[in-house]
Amino acid sequence: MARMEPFASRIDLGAGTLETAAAIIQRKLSDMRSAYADEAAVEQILAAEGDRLIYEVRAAGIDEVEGHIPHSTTVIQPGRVGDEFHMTKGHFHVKRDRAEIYLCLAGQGQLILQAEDGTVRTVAMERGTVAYVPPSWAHRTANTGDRPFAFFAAWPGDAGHDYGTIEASGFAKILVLRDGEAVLVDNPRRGGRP
Ligand code: M6P
Ligand code: ZN
Repeated sequence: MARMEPFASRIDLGAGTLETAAAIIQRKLSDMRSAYADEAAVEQILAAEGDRLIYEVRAAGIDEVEGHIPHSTTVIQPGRVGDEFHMTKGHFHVKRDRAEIYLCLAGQGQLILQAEDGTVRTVAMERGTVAYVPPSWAHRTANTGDRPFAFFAAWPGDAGHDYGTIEASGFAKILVLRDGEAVLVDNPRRGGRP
């Protein structure tokens, strides 16, 4: 591996964002149409109000290769699509035995994890929560609050992002607002995606 110069970044601890980022990815509703269970709600939002920013990832720009530790901040805007809270696309790691660590910096949310056999777990996150994604769990985060939800993430450089498995079948469960509470319910579209 080529020698790399040491460096430091700064995180705005109020907003929970990397102040300088080598790469910024914005995911809008139109980029993740199939991620939400309520297809009609997606189309209704797009028609009525146009596109919507769901989340932004600011990455430090570390090479995604073995030995490095890429890291980023993610900010998910508050809101819902139908009953379902705004969330990230979610992914497995290509190398399933690679873990990841999250530090919540602002807002409130939940980390939603799914094992290969469909088992789903959630971990509540608020400022100061360190959440561990063990090897072999797909992971997605959802904003359950009314302010932006921000967290720092770091993962092994050779982990890789496998989005296809989740895109193909979705998570087994979705996080929705029911009677004022965030609850996990069966995904009505699980396995039946076009
Ligand atoms: C965290 C990390 C990143 C990931 C981002 C958004 O910052 O897990 O690797 O890219 O969240 O999640 P996703 O890639 O699933 O949209
Ligand atoms: Zn990951």
